[in-house]
Amino acid sequence: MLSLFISDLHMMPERPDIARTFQEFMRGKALEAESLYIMGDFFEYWIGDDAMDSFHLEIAETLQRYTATGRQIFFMPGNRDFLVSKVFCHKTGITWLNDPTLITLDRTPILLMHGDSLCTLDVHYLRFRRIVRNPLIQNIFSLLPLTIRRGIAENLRAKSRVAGSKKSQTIMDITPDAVIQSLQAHHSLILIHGHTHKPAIHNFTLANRPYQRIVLGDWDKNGWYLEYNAGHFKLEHFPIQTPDKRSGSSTYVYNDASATSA
Ligand code: LP5
Ligand code: MN
Repeated sequence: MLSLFISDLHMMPERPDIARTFQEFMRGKALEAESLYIMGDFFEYWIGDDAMDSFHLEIAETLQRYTATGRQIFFMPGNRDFLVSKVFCHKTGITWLNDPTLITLDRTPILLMHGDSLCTLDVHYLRFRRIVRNPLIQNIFSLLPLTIRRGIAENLRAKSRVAGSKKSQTIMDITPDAVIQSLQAHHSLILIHGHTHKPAIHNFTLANRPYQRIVLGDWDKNGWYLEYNAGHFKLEHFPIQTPDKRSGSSTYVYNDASATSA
């Protein structure tokens, strides 16, 4: 039984190359799996289902087409797309996952998180997170006109970029204490998360027990997925397909070394 995990695609109309690569992924690699876990920040941001345009509808259709084959998609929200609705999930046939969620694959418990809540040194972010995850604030936000909501989201993105440029890498990373606490609270030896954009498989030992923290990669120059098969994990990446700008044609080529040095 093959399971795949992806996160941090940050899909937006301004990056059609990522959306296109995702579509190809869903028509190719993803069909080898029985389940696909989307672990947050699938969209650049989500301000309500009524903001969906043809770009989002095409992605929704891709999700729906996949789940219609009998395969499963699990969707955990990230700090960008926590407002994705239950209606969206229902229409696309995807299953919402709370953050954190403990799953079991081949009788092995595996803890899934987006990863933002593990950045416990980032106190400004955690304060911000408490505000925007408050259901009352979210209700008020949902009543605002679309243009205002979009303005707020763009403003928050700009503030986040400025704040991020002033924070150290340590502050924006997970803390080992938070990781250990979460793993122990859920009696799991394995944690899979995204958010930090630092793809890696970290092995460590604690009280003579072997732990694994697997960090998914963001989709930018490369796309990333984690494959689980019969007790083994493989973290893979591949180039994001970009339009061949040199020829001005709309033909897509793989942006690999040979393509760029030609
Ligand atoms: O996403 P990334 O990696 O760039 O940065 C995150 C943290 N930033 C965020 C903010 C998002 O990027 C903004 C987009 C969200 C749109 C969602 C819809 C709008 C919902 C509205 C309400 C219901 O998540 C960043 C972390 C970083 O990860 C690393 O972990 O550091 O955190 C910040 O930048 C937060 C700042 O430190 C503080 C921001 C202050 C904003 C003040 C406004 C508060 C009131 C908002 C009420 C609507
Ligand atoms: Mn994130």
